[in-house]
Amino acid sequence: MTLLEGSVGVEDLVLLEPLEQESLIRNLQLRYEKKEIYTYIGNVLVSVNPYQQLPIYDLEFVAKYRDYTFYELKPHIYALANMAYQSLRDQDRDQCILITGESGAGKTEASKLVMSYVAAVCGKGEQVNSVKEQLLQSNPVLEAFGNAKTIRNDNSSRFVSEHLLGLGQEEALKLERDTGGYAYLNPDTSSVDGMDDDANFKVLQSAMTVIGFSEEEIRQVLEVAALVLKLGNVELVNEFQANGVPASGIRDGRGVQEIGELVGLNSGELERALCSRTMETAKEKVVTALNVVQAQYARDALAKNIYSRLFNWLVNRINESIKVSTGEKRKVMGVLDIYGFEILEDNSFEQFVINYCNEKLQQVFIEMTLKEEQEEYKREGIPWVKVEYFDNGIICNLIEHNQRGILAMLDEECLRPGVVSDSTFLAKLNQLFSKHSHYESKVTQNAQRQYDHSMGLSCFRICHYAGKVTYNVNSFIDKNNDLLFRDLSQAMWKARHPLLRSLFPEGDPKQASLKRPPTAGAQFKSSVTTLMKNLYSKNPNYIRCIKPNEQQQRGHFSFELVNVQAQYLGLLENVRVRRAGYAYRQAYGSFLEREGVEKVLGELSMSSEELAFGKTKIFIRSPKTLFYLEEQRRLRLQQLATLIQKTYRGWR
Ligand code: AD9
Ligand code: MG
Repeated sequence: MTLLEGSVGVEDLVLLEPLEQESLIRNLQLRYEKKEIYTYIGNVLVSVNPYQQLPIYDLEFVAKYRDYTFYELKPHIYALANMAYQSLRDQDRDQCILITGESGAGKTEASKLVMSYVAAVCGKGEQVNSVKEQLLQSNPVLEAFGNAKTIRNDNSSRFVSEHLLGLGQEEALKLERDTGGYAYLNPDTSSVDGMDDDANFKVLQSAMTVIGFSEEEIRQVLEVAALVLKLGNVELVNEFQANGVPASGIRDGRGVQEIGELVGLNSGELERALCSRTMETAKEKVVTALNVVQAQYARDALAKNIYSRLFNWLVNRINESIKVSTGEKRKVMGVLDIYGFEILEDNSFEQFVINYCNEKLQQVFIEMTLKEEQEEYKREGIPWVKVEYFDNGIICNLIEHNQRGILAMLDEECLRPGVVSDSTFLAKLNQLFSKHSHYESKVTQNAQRQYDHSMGLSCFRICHYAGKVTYNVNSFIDKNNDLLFRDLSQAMWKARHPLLRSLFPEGDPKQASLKRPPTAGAQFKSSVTTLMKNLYSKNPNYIRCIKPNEQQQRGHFSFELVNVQAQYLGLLENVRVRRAGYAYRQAYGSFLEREGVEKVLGELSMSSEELAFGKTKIFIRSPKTLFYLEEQRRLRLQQLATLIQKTYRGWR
């Protein structure tokens, strides 16, 4: 690895001198301006979105990186992909590649690059080829259903978690050509410059065919997607019952009629399910009418539910077909493209769960990085000195503790009989966590006579590892409840449409139990837990993506914006952790055997603390030493060159 390239900065931030937040960002900037978008922190890859096609991804590059080890060439995503792939192949270790960063930072592009690299270097043969093809084709399918144009990214993945897959204001399904007429599609974002919807639709169909979807399946998938759009156009109006109690109804029967025909539903039954709710107790059934606002809520909840279930079904279907063609026993390389830490102006339940997930990922990151170091030292027979770092377990606990965490409190409040509201929930938190070092609110602040006007009365604040975030509790209870009334799941189950029906198994009256479905928070927590288990069972590889500017523009690097992200990603801390041990390690074999190395270094009279001789590698503690050694090496080579020159002249 070249160390001092002057104008392009250091290739590995571990070697940065002095190490500060500012010099770290400046180094990234320097490199970015030279179109060097990749930088290492040890074996972690930092990638800054170039917003332009760089000529560094063709087959020539693939060929180069597959033949070299990690540090021998310039930092590149292929070097990381290659390291993961070789470790999978040669050491039989399942791998996961964790890609984090905020919206538009380049996570999905990075995951595609990793997949195409692996597809290019992995073995040949009919079976392998068909799996490769299926893998690569899964992207357009997932993107067609899971992506949307948002203000932050023209092609934003919205499927990190089910919760983000709402059909909210800024999202659009790229399904129908004429998008203007659909309430769920935002006219501002439903088309993307330079995007050909017809061509994309063909790509989607052919991709689905390659993966192994039958024609019938493809039709059904599209029908269910169309159902979601049509649901959005069902207009609900005020009605009153005979006793004057508000109720609701459907304005124009044609919409539900169409839906009925599309998926084989009785339109009267759909209307009933949308506009009323059946409460069952052990003894009786009570039907209550929903007012217009409640009915609209039910309609939107149904649409979101159908869409996210359809998406999950697609993911499972794709995984199944790949599994079938590879056979059960296989090595796994998972690529996780996940939403980064979010601090918006107004933070709600969605940000709360996203940030919780990131808090957990940080925990994995710290534990695994340290664990890996520890193991490497053990393997190499080097004494291990404990590394001090901030353990964010206390914040994870604050959120997820089974009995006393914020999520548990929220569930308790949602299930408690009597009048509950977002403010009773907040009051409970304030009472419970008033002394918690990572929790703040207006009430706790007032008690401590701190008057912070930036925090509203309906807010609480968590001091996350990445910074403080103020959450507004408004609608936490509703969002956590996210109930799909049984009337709706039962109506869906009655559809004469095999796919739609299969998405709502709980609608089967035989299955129906009085038990309440798990809350959104509980579901999220359980998927985070599953994800963590999965990660801990694999060897992790990290890609940290950074967005250089908000305008999606090439060549423009905003110090402020990157600074904030570097903090969220904990880059500086990452470098420190890495440096606390031995910053640099290199296998002996590449130029000298162990004895030779010891001898040379002995002559240079260096402090013994600076070096450790492992079984296969030499470890160097500080970058300064490394610079010094590199300089010495350069001088020696120069002397040698002069000597050779002199000798050569002498011959002449
Ligand atoms: V989101 O959280 O799904 O909204 P991502 O996935 O982080 O977001 P994405 O990968 O979609 O961002 O990148 C956004 C855009 O940046 C892409 O559409 C490309 O135009 C651009 N991009 C990102 N990475 C690269 C790259 N390595 N080379 C060229 C890139 N362009
Ligand atoms: Mg994405």
